[in-house]
Amino acid sequence: MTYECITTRVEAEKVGVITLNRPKALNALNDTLMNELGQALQAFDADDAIGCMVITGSEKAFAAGADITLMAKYGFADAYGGDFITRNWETIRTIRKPVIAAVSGFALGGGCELAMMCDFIIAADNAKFGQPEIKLGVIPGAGGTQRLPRAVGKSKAMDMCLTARMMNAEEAERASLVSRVVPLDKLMEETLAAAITIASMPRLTAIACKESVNRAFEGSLNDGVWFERRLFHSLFATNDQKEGMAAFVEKRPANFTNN
Ligand code: CO8
Repeated sequence: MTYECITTRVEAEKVGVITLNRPKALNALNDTLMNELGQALQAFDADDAIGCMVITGSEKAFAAGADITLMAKYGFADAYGGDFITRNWETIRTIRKPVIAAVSGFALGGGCELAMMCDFIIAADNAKFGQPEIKLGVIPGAGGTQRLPRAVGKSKAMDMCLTARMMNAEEAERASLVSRVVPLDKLMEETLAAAITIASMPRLTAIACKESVNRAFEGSLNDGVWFERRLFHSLFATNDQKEGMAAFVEKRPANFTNN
């Protein structure tokens, strides 16, 4: 499949890599890009060979936000009355396999929000995160005011959203916005190593793990603990649970079959 604003490739026969590719606009997120991203994610999600996905950008920008040239023309009726945001910004939330954001350069506004919609973020040491929408007279509109405080706490999220300042990679790791920081020239190597590891895990268990951690992020503790318990029990119905535990007892490597 040929795309206009992204490229896709498969690594190690089991990791789907999506590269945002609007270099002249620092990967600003327009409709075409978001539609293509959704299509590519869904295609990898439906492909049995793929066990994990990576979304990345360029060295200079993961994505510098939603396309301001497009939004500049909008009035309230266009923004609220149309399907702006909902039509293609939510697709990533429906993806069941793990998705890693490999971020170098700017991840601002919708770019930061897109990275936070991924299951975790690995940042290059030149990464810069921010929610500068206030400078444009709007607030974050794709989950920034909700996911950022859950990730970094209220005080830092307020600081970021109200001052529009950028957070560098070191601060982002300290604040737990990203899981790790690596040198820029090692970003893809390290991210792919993590993605290949995840893709080698029993598939149903990885999906259950993602669903359960997301429940912690999105719901109450009580609800999450019950949800986790039920998923834990249900995994005893899979062949990979039998194989994983038998392999441990028999002191041999497990041979997972993803069922
Ligand atoms: N939209 C459109 N074009 C952009 C964007 C953007 N968000 N960001 C950069 N560009 C373009 C610039 O206009 C410029 O184009 P040209 O060469 O034609 O003039 C090109 O990319 C290079 O940018 P700069 O020359 O500005 O590069 P610098 O290195 O000087 O600066 C910055 C880099 C700091 C990243 C700067 O470009 C910048 O501040 N960009 C805007 C960042 C921003 O405000 N992002 C938030 C946007 S609002 C948003 O994301 C709301 C999300 C809500 C969900 C939306 C659902 C649809």
